Amino acid sequence: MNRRELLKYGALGLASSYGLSRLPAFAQSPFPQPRTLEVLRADGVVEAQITARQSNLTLSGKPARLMTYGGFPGPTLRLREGETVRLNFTNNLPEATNLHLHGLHVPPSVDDPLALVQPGESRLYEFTVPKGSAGTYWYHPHVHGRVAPQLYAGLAGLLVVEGPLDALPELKGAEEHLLVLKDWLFSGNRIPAWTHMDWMNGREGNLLTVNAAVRPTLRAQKATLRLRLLNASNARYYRLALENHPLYLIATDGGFLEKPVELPELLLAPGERAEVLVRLSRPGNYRLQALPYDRGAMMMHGGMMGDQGMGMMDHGMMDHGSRGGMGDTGMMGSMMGMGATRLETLLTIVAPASPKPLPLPASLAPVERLEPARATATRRFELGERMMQAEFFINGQMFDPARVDVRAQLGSLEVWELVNKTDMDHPFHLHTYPFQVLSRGGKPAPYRAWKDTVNLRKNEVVRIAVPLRDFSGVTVYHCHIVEHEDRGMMGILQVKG
Ligand SMILES: [Cu+2]
Repeated sequence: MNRRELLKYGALGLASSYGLSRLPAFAQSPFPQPRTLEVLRADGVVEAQITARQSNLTLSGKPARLMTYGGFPGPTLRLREGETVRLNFTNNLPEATNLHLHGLHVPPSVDDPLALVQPGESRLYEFTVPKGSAGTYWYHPHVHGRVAPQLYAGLAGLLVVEGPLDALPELKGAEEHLLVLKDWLFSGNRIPAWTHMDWMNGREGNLLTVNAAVRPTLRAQKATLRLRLLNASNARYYRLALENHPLYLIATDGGFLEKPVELPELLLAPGERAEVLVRLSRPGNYRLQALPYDRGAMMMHGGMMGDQGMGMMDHGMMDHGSRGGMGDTGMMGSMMGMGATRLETLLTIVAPASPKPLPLPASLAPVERLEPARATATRRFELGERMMQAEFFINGQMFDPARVDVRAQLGSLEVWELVNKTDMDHPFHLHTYPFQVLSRGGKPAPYRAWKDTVNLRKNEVVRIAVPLRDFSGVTVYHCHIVEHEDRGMMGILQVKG
């Protein structure tokens, strides 16, 4: 949504204020589509410009001082398989940042997680969009120590890769929508400073938005919808379910599955994407909901996003609590507890008058079968924490940009065993090299899929197969609760040819 649209919805009173979340006024807010980035396209070469800047927007009817790529969500970069991209990025923020092309299989020298773009400077990201990569990706900052404040402030946008499979009649005939899921917390028009609790848990917010709109209404023109979903939140998990309808999963982080998978609900951890088909067979209004989910975070009693919780935030009690630290058990004991998020409505879908959904595609794209028996290395990555200090570890160490944690051979297949030794969920994200989940808790994965982010529940063990293909260089893996990434849960992978 651009600034003018935000102002328009705000002026019409269609979006509600976050302090008055029980008012029904925003039920009528129309569903906003993120705008598409204008590009120059000629002879298979795409030129585009993305600029990060401070932005005064209106969010949910209130002024909000954010950092964005020109509105929130940032403009969608739409690319096609095989294209050469010359993406110029300019930093007009007062602090260093950079651009991470989350999920794209491009050289780490281009998508360099350690590069900095200083204020006023630009950097050219030149790469080829891999064949077979059609899917839903995103871009966001990746400056160690500042990812949480920068992402939370609105620096995120979608990157959609189109491919030949999108021409399938069952996909082409569907009505496509992009859904960027993000929560926010404000103090006045500002995003407040991070508390110790925020660094421990990852910050959530009481204001839940889809494309920056609160509980918008999507009036479907067609009976089959293709939803491209992104969890752009720092720490909030979305356990998604649509009333009276299953979701047909057609793509995960790295593109298409072999065939649609029917799901009653879909868990989207921070950083993950999914594409689902929705088949509306009866007229009516159906709510897309985030069901309660307990990720092991410490929450305010009564729910972190409740009005009471917000009141405490406004009056600085959260700050007081954090200054007291966890040693101040009286204060913490009265305010904190473990618990799930509560059920939230994200969006209402209005079905057309006499809907006739398309058949499901019988098959999508072949997903290569990786042979773990051929792996040349098996590695173990143990996620750990010193919770009270808000310090996070992989294999007992906090991130050090000067240390190479894993040295691997270009062209090899590896099996990584991810072990979560903490009491909290952590979404594990690997740059550059898409992987497949082999098993979870000893059980084989229910279907083959390319992923770049996989959630680990507490005490869970997930095995993934990682083909280290095409590009040598230095890249990273980390927790995508970005506070944990900023506070140490990241390591360096060096792949040598
Ligand atoms: Cu984490």
